[in-house]
Amino acid sequence: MKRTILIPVIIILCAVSAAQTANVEVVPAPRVAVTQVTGSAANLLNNRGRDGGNLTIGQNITFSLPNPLTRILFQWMSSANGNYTESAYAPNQYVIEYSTDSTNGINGSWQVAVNETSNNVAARAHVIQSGSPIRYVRFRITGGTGAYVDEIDIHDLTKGQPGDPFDTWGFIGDSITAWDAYWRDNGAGLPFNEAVNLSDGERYPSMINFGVSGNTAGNIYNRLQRTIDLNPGIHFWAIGVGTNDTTGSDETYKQNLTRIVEMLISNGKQPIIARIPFSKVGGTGLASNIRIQDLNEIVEEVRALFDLPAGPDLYAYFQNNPSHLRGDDGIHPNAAGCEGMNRLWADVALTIPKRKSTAIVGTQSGVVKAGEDGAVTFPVTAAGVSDGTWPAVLNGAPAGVTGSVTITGGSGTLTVNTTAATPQGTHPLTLTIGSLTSNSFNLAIAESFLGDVRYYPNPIQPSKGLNYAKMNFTNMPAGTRIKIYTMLGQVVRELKADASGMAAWDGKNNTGEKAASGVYIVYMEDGNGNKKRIKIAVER
Ligand SMILES: [Ca+2]
Repeated sequence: MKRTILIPVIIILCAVSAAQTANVEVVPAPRVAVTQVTGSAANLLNNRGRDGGNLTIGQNITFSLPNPLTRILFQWMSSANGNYTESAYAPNQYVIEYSTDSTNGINGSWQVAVNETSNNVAARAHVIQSGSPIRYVRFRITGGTGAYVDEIDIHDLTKGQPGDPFDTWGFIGDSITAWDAYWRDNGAGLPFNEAVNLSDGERYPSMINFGVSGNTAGNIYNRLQRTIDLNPGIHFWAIGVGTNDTTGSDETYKQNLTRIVEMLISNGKQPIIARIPFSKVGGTGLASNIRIQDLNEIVEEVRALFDLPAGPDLYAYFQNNPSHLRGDDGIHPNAAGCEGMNRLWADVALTIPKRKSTAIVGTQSGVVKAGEDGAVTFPVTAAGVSDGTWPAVLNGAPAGVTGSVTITGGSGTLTVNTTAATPQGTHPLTLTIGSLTSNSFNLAIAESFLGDVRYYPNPIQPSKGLNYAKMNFTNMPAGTRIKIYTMLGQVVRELKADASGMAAWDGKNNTGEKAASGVYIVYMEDGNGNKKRIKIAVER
């Protein structure tokens, strides 16, 4: 007898965990190779800490930017303090100023970007934004007792828009962070930012050390909002905490680590948590390795809860490289360990994809005629650009042509402003917004019907004789109306072209008085509404 055997089919659903966290991306904010042009201060630009000296109060330390930039991150650090919350060596009162027109770092006009009168921390990251590109920036201690500065970092924030996930990194943690790992000490190996740059030349992140010896997660939480507020340009927050939480409860650690992450996210920041480093300490007391293992389970829980990118596994690193811990306590890293920690964070940073976006400019919607001021608008699609109005860099534009872009929800309008001096014809341009460069598009300046108008002599100079006593306007359409204004907009004279397209101005106003020496604006409009604006002058 035949039997039908029903074989149950078991479908095994393989849960594929995403290796990469969704939506975390980075906009490069590379360190700028500035030149120090005034002030005597050692080693401010060598990307190493604990190697500077006291700055003289009142002295300008001025830096020249190789390419003028409209938005920069200006960081200083005073790593002799060790803890972020100390300021015995740090500048307490200082200003940061910039110039968009200086030609040598001394002359020109200067704007105050930062005027700090009560600093009490060991490092700061300031965002400086200017309508015109910044050519020079200077730092000056204005008072207080501490003025030990060992590094100045200037980063380019023009490759994205304000609020974008810039490649700026703050390291929060305990003494493992504060004393050793992230002050870029000479002798402590390659720092995080340089390690990233070596692997990706487009990136050279900022790094700032917020570590405080003895910190628990609760200590960090308690002063976190203040630290965020003092350093608004820092986007990535590298969290390394737990060694001092080993004597507290798991619940307290989890609660505080969660609150840290929530606070960072609510401020628009990206937290990333490292696994707590392996220690050589036995037992169950402070810094015990068994307790660290417990707390690292909580690190993973919190990471999963917020879908955070994986941080560096400092536990595995020191477990595999115990000789990279200092011999005296078996907790803190030695120089090799510091370099390892920086390298592991660099590896994490390098897994974060750079923002990829496009900017597409459509066909223009307006026409400007030659010889006129005017604006032409173009539709723009710019996915990834934050809402707002941004300066537009118009590559290939004739002199005097400026632009701005207004974006809402990834699309908007490019406005190109032309002047009467913009040459007639088709000008191929590309648009750059932050790090995005668009397709090529054409700015067309149409021929004006008044484009052939001639006027002479200019200026009128009655003292030179009759041939110079009146201004002749020719080659206009018959009936073209001419209005001559002062620079203040007062009408001086109104004329009309005759049937031959000619008119003449005798240098007098409508009541027959002689117009004074100076510059005048002439508006012309023909019968079809074509307009032209020119400047003329009278010299008596
Ligand atoms: Ca230095």
